[in-house]
Amino acid sequence: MEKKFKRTLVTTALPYANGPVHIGHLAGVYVPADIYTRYLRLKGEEVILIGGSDEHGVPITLKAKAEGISPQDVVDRYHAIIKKSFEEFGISFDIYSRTSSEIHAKTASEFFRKLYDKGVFIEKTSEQYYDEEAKQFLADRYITGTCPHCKNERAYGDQCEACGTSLNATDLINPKSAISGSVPVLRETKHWYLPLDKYEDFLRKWILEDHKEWKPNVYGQCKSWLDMGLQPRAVSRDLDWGVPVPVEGAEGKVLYVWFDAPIGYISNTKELLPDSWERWWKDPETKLVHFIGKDNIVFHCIVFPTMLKAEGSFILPENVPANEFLNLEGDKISTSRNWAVWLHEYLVDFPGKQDVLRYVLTANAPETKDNDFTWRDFQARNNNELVAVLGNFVNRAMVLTHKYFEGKVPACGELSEYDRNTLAEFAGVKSELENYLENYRFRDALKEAMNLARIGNKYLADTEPWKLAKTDMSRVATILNLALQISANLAIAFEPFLPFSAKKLRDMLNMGSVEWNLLGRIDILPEGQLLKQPVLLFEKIEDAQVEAQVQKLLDTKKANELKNHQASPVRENIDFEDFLKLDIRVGKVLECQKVPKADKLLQFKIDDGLGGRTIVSGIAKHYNPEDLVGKQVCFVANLAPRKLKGIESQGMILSAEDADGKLVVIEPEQNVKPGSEVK
Ligand code: B3M
Ligand code: ZN
Repeated sequence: MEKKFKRTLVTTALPYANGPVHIGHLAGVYVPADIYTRYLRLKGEEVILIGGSDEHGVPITLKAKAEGISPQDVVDRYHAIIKKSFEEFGISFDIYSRTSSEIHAKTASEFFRKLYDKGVFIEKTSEQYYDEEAKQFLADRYITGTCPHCKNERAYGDQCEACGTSLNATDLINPKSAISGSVPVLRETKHWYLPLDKYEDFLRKWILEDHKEWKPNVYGQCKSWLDMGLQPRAVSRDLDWGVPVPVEGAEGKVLYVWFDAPIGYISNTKELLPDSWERWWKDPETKLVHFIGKDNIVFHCIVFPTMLKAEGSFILPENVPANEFLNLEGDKISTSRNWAVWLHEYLVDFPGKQDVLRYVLTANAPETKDNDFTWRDFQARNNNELVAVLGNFVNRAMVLTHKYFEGKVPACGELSEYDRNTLAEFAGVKSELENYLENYRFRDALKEAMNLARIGNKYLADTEPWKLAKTDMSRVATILNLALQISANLAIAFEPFLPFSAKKLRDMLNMGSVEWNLLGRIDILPEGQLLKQPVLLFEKIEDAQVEAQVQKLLDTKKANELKNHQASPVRENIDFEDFLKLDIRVGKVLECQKVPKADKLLQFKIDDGLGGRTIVSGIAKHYNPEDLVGKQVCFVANLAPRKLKGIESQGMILSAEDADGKLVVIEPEQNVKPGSEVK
């Protein structure tokens, strides 16, 4: 039996305030949550959307250190950027707050204290790395060393990113503190642990039996965690940034970021509704839904529910529709590699096109598997779907109504059989949409909404009212009436997905406010209602615009390759005798010119101190011939002559290859006599 709820509390993962947000965030969490919330609001249901920034945790302190500023400075900067991006993309939060707020510190602290007083935690002393120079315990991320598995010298205390193995800091060979560079020592420290193992039976029943309807990716991940067996998890850290552990003798310790962050959902609700927040968190008639990415599943399905259960007075999430990841042009999105489409940059490059991105990210949402965002697909979906179908249909209906009926909704006469068939096609749209939306299948829902636009577009193309205008105005009136009613349906159906365009459409149609329940009706617009002048809902995106974006990514890739370039491995040893066989000399370039019909080759005349010689060298892409004349270069003098493009080359000019493949000729540090040997 499906449970009935009175209201819905929607939360979105709190992004770390240590960088701006990108399309992966939007696609995985914020757009789906916003669609869901807007839909419920449109239905007139009681719903709130809660969000905020996650402002604690080690990465933020590392970033602050690297920049020589305080962690608060870091989160102030990014919280503002993130909040603005979400606003601009129409994510309709009822509140977007932050975990460095006072109300959060109080809420999280009280939550911990309640569990502490109930005796929920285990206290354990263990040995952890301590930096004697910096005088602090080192979180796993603060320790680097050699991976015991793959010997990567830059592994972290929690993971080796080269081979992917998760590590304990004590596994590292030659551990080093990332703060001072000194060798850390082991020291005893006390922490509080949430005994997840004791809640295993509860979790098994609650998830594996009572929530079989969760998405297969979510359910599957929970099942494999439970099958592996749960361990107690430390919920405190030795760190000076976070919510202090509210226990005597816990100086210098804070709540683990993953303990306080989900409590942020509660704090932010409190901040929004100081008097009625408990209705949203403690009444079993509230449906709690967490929108998150797949890397957060364990925390939202296992750890946080255990915390809520242990506290005792809170409801548990009804669903956690986590998404998989969105890749970008075939590669994993990565902040550190700058491989992302940043929302604040998108808005500069594509001003006013928020809905286009919302559309593409939903049409391509990583709901069941990882998905790829490409700029070509972005362009194609905009041009072939938004412009050619949705925009085109609405625009035609509007323009024709202005042309033939002075912009007033014409009267609907008798329906033809074709009209009735068309209407029959969209009769099911409302219930289909509801079914998809309520089951978190937003791609399918969007497809369904788009299908309505296709039906309308086809209707106008088939009935050709512009041809009937001379002979049968009452038929034209009926056709346009229906086309406008379909447009009004589109304004409702697209409101959750494309709020900016839906609003424009509503305004054009003079609809005022809309409600979901009108969907499917063909009497939404009263006869005679005056329409506004049509505006274009979407415009074509040109090749040059997407090419510029692709180029930007190629530049990023190149910059990354340069950064990561490692010298090639040294070749096999040779004997000294072999070395002596090489005759390398310095010569002066007397002449230099391009070799005709060979784009890589330059022909040199070299003063070798022995009457001169010709050398052909493959560096034409890297130098203008004129710039080399007069320079001293090094060349191999005893290389057997060989013919290149019909020219006999008597030797080889030496150059060094830079990380990006650029060739640079080797010059002696001071001028020497041509013919001097290099040894
Ligand atoms: N800040 C992790 C993340 O962005 C985290 C989510 C917290 S939700 C309570 O992946
Ligand atoms: Zn490794």
